[in-house]
Amino acid sequence: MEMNNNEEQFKKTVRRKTIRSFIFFFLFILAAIAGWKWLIVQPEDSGALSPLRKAMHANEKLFSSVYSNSRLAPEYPKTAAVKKVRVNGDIGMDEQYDTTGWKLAVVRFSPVTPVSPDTFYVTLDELKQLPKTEVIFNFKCIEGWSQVTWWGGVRFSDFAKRYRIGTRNNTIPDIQHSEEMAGYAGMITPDETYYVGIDMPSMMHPQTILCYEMNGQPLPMNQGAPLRLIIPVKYGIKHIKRIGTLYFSDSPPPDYWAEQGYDYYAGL
Ligand SMILES: Nc1nc2c(c(=O)[nH]1)N[C@H]1C(S)=C(S)[C@@H](COP(=O)(O)O)O[C@H]1N2
Ligand SMILES: [Mo]
Repeated sequence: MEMNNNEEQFKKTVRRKTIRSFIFFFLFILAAIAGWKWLIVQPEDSGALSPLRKAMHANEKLFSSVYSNSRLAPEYPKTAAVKKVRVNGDIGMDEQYDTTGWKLAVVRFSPVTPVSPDTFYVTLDELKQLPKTEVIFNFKCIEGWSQVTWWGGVRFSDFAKRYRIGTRNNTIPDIQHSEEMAGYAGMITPDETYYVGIDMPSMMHPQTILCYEMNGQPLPMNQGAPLRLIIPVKYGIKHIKRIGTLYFSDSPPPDYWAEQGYDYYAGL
């Protein structure tokens, strides 16, 4: 009969399609398992599996090519800043630290080794004589939280121009003349347990500040007193608290979280 024939035909088609779907699904699972097995036996490259590291490098290239110092992180009104600022990360943050004798050690860039690098010291009072810049932005930690926070300090670019640092021949740094500039800045806590390396274009970004105030008050101890970095174009890991030494280099300086496998660039 007509009806029965059609029904048979329909059932056959459904059966065929179901079998085909199962085969595809099975092959997909096999491919996923094989891919995973391949990935986990790959060698490590500075803390991350090599293919993943390669992907991070590709991202880094892409982002540094579209990156520009004219691209600003969104700013907020002071009223939007939280009063209770989260404290995250206490490496190099000894609670007994005596800030009274603190000075920032600045090592001039000496691209030609073994020229002994020249170090000078800057006090907080000297830093405060430079124009104060405030930034209210959405602070983002790689762990997945963010907060609108309000910070005050000296633009790193103002500081670098005043002391003629970060350049080959102690010239006034100008990011337009990249051949004169060091590739990176490195910063270390006084006890040398936390350290970051940051590309100079990001350091010279107009929202990057050497920060000594939070919510209009002196920077609290656990937030990095007496001086920390605020760099809104990067994730929280790069905002080093309690800077002891600042130096420059053409190769990427050691970086605490990059050594644990996080993206060196950590750009937003
Ligand atoms: N010295 C030091 N700086 C540090 C850290 C740290 O452990 N030690 N943690 C980083 C991380 S992961 C984040 S998210 C921010 C947190 O800054 P906050 O404590 O002011 O919120 O500081 C960064 N700077
Ligand atoms: Mo973080």
